[in-house]
Amino acid sequence: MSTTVPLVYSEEVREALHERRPVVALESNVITHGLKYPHNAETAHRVEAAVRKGGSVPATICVEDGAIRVGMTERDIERFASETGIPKVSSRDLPVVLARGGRGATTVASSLVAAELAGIPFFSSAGLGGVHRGAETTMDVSSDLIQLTRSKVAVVCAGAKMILDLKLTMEYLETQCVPVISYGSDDFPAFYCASSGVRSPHRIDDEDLIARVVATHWAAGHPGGVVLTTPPRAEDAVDPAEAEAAITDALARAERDGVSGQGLTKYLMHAVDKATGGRTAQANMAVLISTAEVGGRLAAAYARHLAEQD
Ligand code: PSU
Ligand code: MN
Repeated sequence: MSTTVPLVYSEEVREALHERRPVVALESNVITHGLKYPHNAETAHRVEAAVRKGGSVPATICVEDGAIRVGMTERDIERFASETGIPKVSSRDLPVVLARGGRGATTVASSLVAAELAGIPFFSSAGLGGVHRGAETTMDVSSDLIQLTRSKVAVVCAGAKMILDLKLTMEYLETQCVPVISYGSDDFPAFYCASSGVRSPHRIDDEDLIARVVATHWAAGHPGGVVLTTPPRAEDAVDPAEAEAAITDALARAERDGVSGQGLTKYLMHAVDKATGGRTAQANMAVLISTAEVGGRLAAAYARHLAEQD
């Protein structure tokens, strides 16, 4: 018998997919590693509510008992939010955790793998991983970017995390033929700041046109995803100078403490949160929620587009 990846769907997600209603996949690493308890649990629920407000069904992804869970229950989310020691599972860790019968929290990259397997063409998170500052010597480039070239999933986000080198991140996406479409802004957003200072290659404010772009990308035979950005709302955004100062400080600390590799993103995000007195963590939560609502709307537009084709 051939090997298959076990997928366990929540009833709501299974029904929605069966009826071809729009679904938005969500990561769980932001619950275990991005935010602190109880804010992580509360935010995860508010993110799901925002996807619904946008007109889609949320499917938060994780790995448990060696299976990919597609649609975590309220109790699953509470456990992942409050327990310590749940590992971060990126794409390359996924086969190990699955085959061992283990559990873990999925990053953007591994959530894209799961979403494609589950037949969910849309995913939402606040900030993509990307090319880290100093990557020319460390070679630290998030698997999120590589997975985007391999999974046919549209990723709705507020750009990439500001702790990264956003110029290089954009270069990488261009080199790898990943379309970047900005909804509601001319510039590629920087997670909790409205602009990264890098202009987006395309701005489209018409949701139905975005749906057609996504469908056309796949109709053209492209094996990868599409990045759809939406900026933070003005009232949630952090002052870029304040954020940049905190990031510079966090990068110096990381170097002094010898932090690199898998734990770097979490270390930097938390150091920046501390330096801004929790201002960036607050913005992170708000952006996760506002992005999810846009994700819900865009996934719904895509489902309408597919229905029109039938
Ligand atoms: N820490 C956060 N927020 C996040 C992440 C970490 O405060 O969102 C995550 C996301 O899950 C993203 C991952 O997919 O970090 C990227 O990690 P890396 O740069 O190691 O590839
Ligand atoms: Mn890395």
